[in-house]
Amino acid sequence: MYDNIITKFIDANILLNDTAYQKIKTYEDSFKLSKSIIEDLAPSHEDLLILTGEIIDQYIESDKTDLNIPTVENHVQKNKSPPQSKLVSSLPFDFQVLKDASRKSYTNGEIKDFSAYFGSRYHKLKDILQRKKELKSPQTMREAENMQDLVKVIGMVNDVRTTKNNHKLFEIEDETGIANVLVHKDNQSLFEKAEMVVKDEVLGVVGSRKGSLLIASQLINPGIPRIDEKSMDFSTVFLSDTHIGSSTFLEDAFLNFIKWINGDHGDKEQEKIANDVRYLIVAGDIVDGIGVYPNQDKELVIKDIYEQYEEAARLFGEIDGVQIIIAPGNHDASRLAEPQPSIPEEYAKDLYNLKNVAFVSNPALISLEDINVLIYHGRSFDDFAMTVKGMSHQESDIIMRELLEKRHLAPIYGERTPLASEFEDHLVIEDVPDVFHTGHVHINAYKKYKGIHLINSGTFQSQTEFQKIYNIIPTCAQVPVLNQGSMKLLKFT
Ligand code: D5M
Ligand code: FE
Ligand code: ZN
Repeated sequence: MYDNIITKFIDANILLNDTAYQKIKTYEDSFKLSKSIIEDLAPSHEDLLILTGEIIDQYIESDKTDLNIPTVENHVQKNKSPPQSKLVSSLPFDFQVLKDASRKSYTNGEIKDFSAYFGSRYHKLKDILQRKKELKSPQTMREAENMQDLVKVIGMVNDVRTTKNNHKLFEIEDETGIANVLVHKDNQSLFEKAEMVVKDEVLGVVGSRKGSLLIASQLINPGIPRIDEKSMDFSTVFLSDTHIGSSTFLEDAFLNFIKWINGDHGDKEQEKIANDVRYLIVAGDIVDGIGVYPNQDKELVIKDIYEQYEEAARLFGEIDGVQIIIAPGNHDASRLAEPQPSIPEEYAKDLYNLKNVAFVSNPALISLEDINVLIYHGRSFDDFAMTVKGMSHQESDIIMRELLEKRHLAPIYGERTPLASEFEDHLVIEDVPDVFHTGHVHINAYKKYKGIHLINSGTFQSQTEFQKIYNIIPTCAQVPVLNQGSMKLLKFT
């Protein structure tokens, strides 16, 4: 497997054959060994060196520099200093974008007829719901009007209310009509479920009719199946909300992070993790942007959006041998309405010029080797934290769990999360991911739910004046790393 060791040797003009690489990698302190080989050998040879397993054995035994090492000059055609970028870009990263809304979003975000947008949402989720045995052959709202028992319908929630006797009352709708659904407060387990119901989600209701009301006995989410965990022989780093350009961006901590990912920071265990890192995902708010909230400019050290991305390119450009994937957030220079297309090239030329950086939309579904990662910045968390009992910015994993069960990243329409009403709803979670990566709340969270890793990657920004008002206490410079399948949280403060 190619990784940081190889990149370090390439930088020093040294190629490793497979056995040499295996020997170095399995050596108990592979970083120290690599460092000393490079320091000893690179300066005394001008040509591209090729190290074999035998040479590594000799080096370890003798620790001498006078070894008989073949160079590219006498083996293959001479190429004194191959451009590094060529070698790096040929690293076999197995990274694919499975779903990206940037190219599919073909309206400017507004269509007059909302029915196309909500129709797309309804039908995608109805398809999932109908596969459940409790909801096989559901009735339409119109058919259900004339039924007494065993009513089963699938509807979109128009309205959520608590009655004066503290029962829950929903109005749900399909293309044929509406139904008023009552959840009795004494039905405790169902009532708890009813408290999670939000406007504009699509759900199934099973119950019986009493006058004009449908008395629910079951509320059914589209749901998410338990998945088998796949093995991972590499590491992925999750970042978000660096907010470069803000005076509260924690640059020193971020520089430590860069040193770590390049193999030059941290203890042995951390160096070992760094060595396995192949991918780095940024789930939005890479820069602080401009004019995002009132008086934001007072907290900016870089007041120009182009320069903020130049600074981001300078910092991320130092990261070696890792495929970087960047999605936008609400502070980035993309359209604000979700799905947000990827950060436009015109704003971030220097970042686009980095060979190891790819840009995706928010949300996006990507695969790393065969691990599928759903990336979503997390703007809809604000709506959940404000409206659903028991939900907060502090525990975004609970919100992530509900989003998966509802199979929608931002069901609530028309509140804090701007949604583009297009012909297709791209925020429906159609595929079950292995990893669900979010940001936005600036507070780390992690939970394994039904085999899926739910990760919120925190922030590199200290508390802002805006966050003081909302009493949001960020967890800063703590970076989650999925290290060969297990979660590690590395601190860089
Ligand atoms: O979000 C930074 C933090 O502020 C994060 O915890 C969410 C919270 N936030 C952002 N906007 C709102 C609104 N409108 N209401 C409540 N809480 C909010 P950032 O996107 O980095 O500014
Ligand atoms: Fe943010
Ligand atoms: Zn944000």
